[in-house]
Amino acid sequence: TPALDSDKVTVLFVLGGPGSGKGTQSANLVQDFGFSHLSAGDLLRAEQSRPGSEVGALIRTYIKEGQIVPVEVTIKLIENAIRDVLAEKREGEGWEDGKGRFLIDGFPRKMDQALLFDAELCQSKLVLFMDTTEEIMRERLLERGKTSGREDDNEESIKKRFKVYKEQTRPVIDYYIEKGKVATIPGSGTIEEVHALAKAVVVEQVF
Ligand code: B4P
Repeated sequence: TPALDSDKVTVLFVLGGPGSGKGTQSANLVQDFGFSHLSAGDLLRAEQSRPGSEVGALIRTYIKEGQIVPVEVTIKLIENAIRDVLAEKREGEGWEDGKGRFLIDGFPRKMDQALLFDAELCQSKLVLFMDTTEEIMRERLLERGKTSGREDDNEESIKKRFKVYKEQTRPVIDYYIEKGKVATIPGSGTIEEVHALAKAVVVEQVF
């Protein structure tokens, strides 16, 4: 049986291609609704630079190559982050009325992560799919690359990330579409426009 009680924990996933607006819109939704925000990418980058981490070097290689970090590393980071919040029952941070509400962005990015999370942790309530074109995603990432210092915001890494997205992450989105859990958000507009669309969906389908 799953480790987390779905009466007590509500999980929303935010998925989409690299540069589709996952991180950007997740931050907006957290402001609106007080979810506890877990970003798979941010958790991995934090672990990568944590002194003494046994997996830091491995994570760096995967991110630079645009590859999906092995499931056992990623799922542990997500699980620990969820447990930390639940243990502290942080008011206003995803914990209202005795319930934890989590918005998890950039996860699950590969079928093995999805199957493991669903079986061992809990069933998500809703998946927001940020939908836009490769051309727009590429432009945004290159723009961010001018100042982000991220090792993966360059032409070569971006090309690899798109390939990995198509081959490994799209099947996860299709899997949740089949389960009737996906709300597709048209993601090509301005940050404000996309925010309004995403917010309306969350109001309608979660609260
Ligand atoms: P992530 O950190 O998830 O990075 P990302 O795909 O680039 O998306 P992000 O959410 O950060 O960017 P956003 O589109 O909001 O992943 C990085 C790497 O970590 C992966 O390649 C992988 O190696 C590893 N990883 C992550 N999750 C993993 C997992 N579950 N398992 C294993 N490995 C994993 O924003 C991009 C830019 O666009 C920003 O500059 C933003 O300001 C801009 N922007 C956003 N919306 C816009 C809009 N509407 N108009 C104009 N600009 C916009």
